[in-house]
Amino acid sequence: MDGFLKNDPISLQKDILYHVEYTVARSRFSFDDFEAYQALAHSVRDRLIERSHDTQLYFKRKDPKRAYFLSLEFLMGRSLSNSVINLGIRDQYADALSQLGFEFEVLAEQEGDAALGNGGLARLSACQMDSMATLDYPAWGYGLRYQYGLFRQVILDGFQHEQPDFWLNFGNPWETERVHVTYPVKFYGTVEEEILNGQKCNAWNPGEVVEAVAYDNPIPGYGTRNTITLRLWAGKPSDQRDMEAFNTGDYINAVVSRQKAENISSVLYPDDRSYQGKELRLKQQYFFVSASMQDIIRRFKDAHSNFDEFPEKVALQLNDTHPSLAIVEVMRVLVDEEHLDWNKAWDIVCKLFSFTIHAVIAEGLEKIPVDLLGSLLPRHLQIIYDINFNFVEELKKRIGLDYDRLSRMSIVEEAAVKSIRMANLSVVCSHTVNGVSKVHSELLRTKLFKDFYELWPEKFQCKTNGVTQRRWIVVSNPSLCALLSKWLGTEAWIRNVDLLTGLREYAEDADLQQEWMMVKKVNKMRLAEYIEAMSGVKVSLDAMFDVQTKRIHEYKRQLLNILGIIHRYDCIKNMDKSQRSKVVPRVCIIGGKAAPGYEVAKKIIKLCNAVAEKINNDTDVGDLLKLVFIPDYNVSLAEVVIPGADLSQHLSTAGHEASGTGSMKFLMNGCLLLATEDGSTVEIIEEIGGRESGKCYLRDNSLRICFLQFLFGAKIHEVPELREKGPAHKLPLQCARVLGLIRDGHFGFEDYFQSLCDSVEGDDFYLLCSDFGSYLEAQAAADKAFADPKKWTQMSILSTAGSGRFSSDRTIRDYAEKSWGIEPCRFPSEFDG
Ligand code: CBF
Repeated sequence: MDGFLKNDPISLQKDILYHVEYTVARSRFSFDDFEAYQALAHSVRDRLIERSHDTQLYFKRKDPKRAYFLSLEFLMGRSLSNSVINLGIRDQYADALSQLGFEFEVLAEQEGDAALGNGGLARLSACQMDSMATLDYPAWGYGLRYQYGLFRQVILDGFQHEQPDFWLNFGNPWETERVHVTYPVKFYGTVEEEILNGQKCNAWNPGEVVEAVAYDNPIPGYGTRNTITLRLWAGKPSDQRDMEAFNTGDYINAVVSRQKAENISSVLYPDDRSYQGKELRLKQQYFFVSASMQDIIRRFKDAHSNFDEFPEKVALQLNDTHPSLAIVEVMRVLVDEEHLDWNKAWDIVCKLFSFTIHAVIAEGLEKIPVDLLGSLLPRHLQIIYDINFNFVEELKKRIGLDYDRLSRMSIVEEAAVKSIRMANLSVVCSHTVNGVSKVHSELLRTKLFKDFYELWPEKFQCKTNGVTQRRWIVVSNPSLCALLSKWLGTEAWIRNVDLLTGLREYAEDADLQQEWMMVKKVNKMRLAEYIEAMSGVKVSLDAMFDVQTKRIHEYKRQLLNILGIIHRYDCIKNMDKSQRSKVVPRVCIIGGKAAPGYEVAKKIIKLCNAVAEKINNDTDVGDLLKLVFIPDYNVSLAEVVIPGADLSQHLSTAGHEASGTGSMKFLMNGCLLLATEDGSTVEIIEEIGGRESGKCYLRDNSLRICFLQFLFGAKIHEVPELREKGPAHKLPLQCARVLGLIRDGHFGFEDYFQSLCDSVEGDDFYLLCSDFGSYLEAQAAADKAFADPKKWTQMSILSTAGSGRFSSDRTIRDYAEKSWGIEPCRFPSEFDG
């Protein structure tokens, strides 16, 4: 049965007006855009709820093995457009609204972003949820419902300032609070041995109990009725514990401590690389893990009574080490609460977990000081020690008394601050350990987890990341979407993205090229309008739109980009009129947030803005060069920026980016990449630069211009030697000149920028100096290619045509088949004819 709600424009209009009147509580004869958006969102939500009920009932009836995706971060962005597109009723809504005097696009702009995550890892989770739903997998997402998402970045006088993002201010029409789905989560206290039925067991008497309340967010699949759930937990005071305080008359303290409970889920940590040793962070991790495990076990127990069947019905995915306490929590529940024998519980636990790590270097791995863990979760620390003891004993049998290796592999680090190595815990207890690109997976095997790989080679897998074409083409680039469907003769590519390769045969077709250029122009106009409205800078649509948008990090080398822009500016300034007439005009766009405590990254933002100020006001340069910093880069801005880009830059020092997913979004939108051979770029080259799409030719060792990308810089294996040699010998003249301009105050703030210049001329850890020459050559090659619009357009078409491999549909199928052991479970519906 297809549900009660009808989707013809008249029914939709009635629903919207109903929600205006009764949900938003405004008169149906008088409401503004925001109120119309709220009513619209509620009417879409009704349809999502209906489908989500159908899906859950169907799953319950079929009782398939389910996958649970545990992640502390989900960067969902906006929901409206994505939902109506996946439900297949966008046009019907647009019609209904226009008859009410509203425009769908205008209302869509009213929605704020759900920014419950930092960057790549968090947006990946969102893309993967979309793929799990679309591919009909019986899956759930679990995370935290932060009240404050990622901070808002405000640029004042060129400097980054952070403002809280209280995204729930105007309510969140997409979620449903499940007042009946709540679980107590325990903290602190003591552990006592008890005898129960003649057996010794451990009882944890907590010092604090916080209630976790579920908020469900529906995730609709495309071309299916399946709608899965992202369940986010919020902290609420627990009545159990507070009764005593109220009874003893300590009313004020009781209320204050109730408030503390809500703090657990109040704020997202805004650093995308390190979270060491913070009590609140640990509390957040355990809070979300404990609530999720209680929920998952409750669902299992509804239909099963024997825990031997648990691994046949449950697959648990750890998105990085952040949810790794789930391992210990399941052990605790099985042993202490379900009273399973330790070995039996351990056997079950080892069949449950698949672990994906996103870090590249050992210093980035999460460690929790034993003191902190022992005080917050005393029973968990005991369990970790027991797991480690058994593991090390087994290890000794396998490798003998190699103490160096034993201590490297131990879950407990015996250093100045004794700590638990969460990555080691996850590797020991998971059946699968995944890297996020080929290069990264190799790095895991040969460096980060070498010792473990030698012990358990079969555990290690590569699951190259992907992004969803639904969000990154269909939602964000409707003109390209229409063009693709027209030339491929079908919309089927939206679910089966491999069909995009069909474009290859038309890449030289003059008509397609013409239409392709028009689509790019439309998107460039949209971006140009945004830039002008935001910064007052007018940009020429004939210029190459060159974009680098991502978190600001030294290893991502936005500084290299800025040095390159200064070099370009300096060259233009020194040209005569006839030379200037040959310059390919550029609009350089940089955007991204720096972690609030990351001073160097903040300096890079200031330098970018200082250089922009100078260049954009230089009438000598005019339209030949513009530089724009986009403040507060987020998912909805990415939806405007990415389709409008001609070229995108991915400049990480080789060996530092685990994968990178921005490049995949640009690729889908027909952008050419200027990149180092790092992370997933290597696979992009394999797919686009080589094989049938075109020839890959190498000009020399430092500059590698593949057919569709402009590659440069040291390769991964060259990096250690270059670092060893040191910077002194390799400071190219051009680089020295650019640094000199900054040091001499051409862009103001010379004292403030000295340390940035020192870092390049000093130890140059990120190899800006040594890569500078080849970077400029790659830039020159991009200019040359852009000067030939036909060639460029052909390259652009081939980029989109080859982007199918980088869809999260492929990644999720890989996970389902090779790690989770789950199968699609599709609700039979109107989509099946
Ligand atoms: O795997 C998703 C992304 O994760 C990171 O953002 C992360 O570890 N937080 C990596 O830095 C990216 O390379 C990766 O694409």
